[in-house]
Amino acid sequence: MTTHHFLAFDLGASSGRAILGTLENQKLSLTEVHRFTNQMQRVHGHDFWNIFSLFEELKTGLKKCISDFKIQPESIAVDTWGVDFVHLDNNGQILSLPFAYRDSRTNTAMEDLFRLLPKEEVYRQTGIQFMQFNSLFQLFSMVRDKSPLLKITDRILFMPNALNYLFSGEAKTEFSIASTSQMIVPGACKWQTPLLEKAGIPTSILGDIILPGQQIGSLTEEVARETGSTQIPVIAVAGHDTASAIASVPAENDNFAYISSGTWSIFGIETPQPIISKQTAAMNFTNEGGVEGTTRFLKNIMGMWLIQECRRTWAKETDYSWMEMVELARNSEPFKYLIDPDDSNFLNPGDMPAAITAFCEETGQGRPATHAEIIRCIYDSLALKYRFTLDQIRSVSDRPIDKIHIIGGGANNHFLNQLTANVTGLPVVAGPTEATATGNILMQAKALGYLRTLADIREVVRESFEVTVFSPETGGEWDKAYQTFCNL
Ligand code: LRH
Repeated sequence: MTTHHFLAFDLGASSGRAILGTLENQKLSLTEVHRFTNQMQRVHGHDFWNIFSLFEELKTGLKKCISDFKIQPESIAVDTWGVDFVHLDNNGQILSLPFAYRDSRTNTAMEDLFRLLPKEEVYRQTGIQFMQFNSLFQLFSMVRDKSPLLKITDRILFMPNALNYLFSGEAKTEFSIASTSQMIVPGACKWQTPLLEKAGIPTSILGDIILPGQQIGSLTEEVARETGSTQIPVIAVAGHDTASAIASVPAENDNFAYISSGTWSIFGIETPQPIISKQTAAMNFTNEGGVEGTTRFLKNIMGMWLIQECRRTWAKETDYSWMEMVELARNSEPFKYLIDPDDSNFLNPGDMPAAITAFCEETGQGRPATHAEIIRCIYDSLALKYRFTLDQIRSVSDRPIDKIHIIGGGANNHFLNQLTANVTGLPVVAGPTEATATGNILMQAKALGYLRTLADIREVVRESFEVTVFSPETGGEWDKAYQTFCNL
């Protein structure tokens, strides 16, 4: 019997984990060895990530794996959220903490760029949905503001690539994370150079792009000594968390849509090529890069952020658990208040319940009176937005979609899973919840030669994790609510 151990570092906007994956006879088991909180740091009105303290936490994860769990992994790999990046000077030194994507510096960056470059042209050349925080707009805001930091930047590295660099000393840019930037040629390991030049972004700071599934180096002697590890390989997996998650959808064929459910609800399908047309532009769909040459045709929906932010705001008076919030919603009247979860007022409002209440009042629905009504409004609106997004996908793709796979932490939310099945009329298959770490670990296994294809990866996922199926129920007012939602 052969046993292989890998350590995945999975960093999200609100927490990070080190997860040990053990592959034994084509079955994977996971052990969480370290968990820590992550949050944006506000300094003089701007939001940053503290990359050095994140790196410390990752090293603690590796140290614990070796000293507490007595396992020397064969390799490590990092995945994180998309779009954010660090700046290196020409000595390879990290300059400043990276800006966090919800920072306000990009508030008008899209309109500012569209004065130089038509929006349609940017979409045609990148195939990426417009979100003000895409790296393209972050960098453009620096060009616009004549940032001294940009002037002394020799190279940028996206978050997972920067952490790999701290571990290994190798500065490499990986395809899936680069694709979130809105700066590459759709589906290719190639920067969209003419577009970037027109935006005034220096293309010399970008570096070559490599595909996921390659070894990019080994732990530096310094990190190995500090963590008690040997100098194991550092692997470039799909560095974008969503790409790693989608690699581990336990699907048997292509006829599925997925929701990677966490801070964001990422709703989409996997396609062999990007889908770019006037219609996908009008719907603002994205074509991000996946593993094994796949494209992730998808849309970001605001997701659990809405719930997380309500909980944070209410924490001063009531410290709800996630389960308590679900129960409040379950016992509240359905479809009484609806929002568009993706309204830009919900991106970083500070007081989320107030922003939701304002939306309901401005759209003539009155004022939700209780926490329960606000939470119910969020879940109802998310499920309806999922149906809306499914209809949009069906309008541009012939792919039959006969089920929805929900993966990630949000797959634990049985109430929302059932609501999603009811509203969309499709069975929902929930799990695995640790999809991102699973995709990260199995791509490490592939890079080291223990698995061959994406189909092999998915087979291991099916063999290793239980899923729960939610069948659509009949008799609810789903269609009526959907009409109201579409007319919001
Ligand atoms: C989810 C995610 C998403 C990006 C956003 C910035 O964690 O990676 O796919 O769009 O963060």
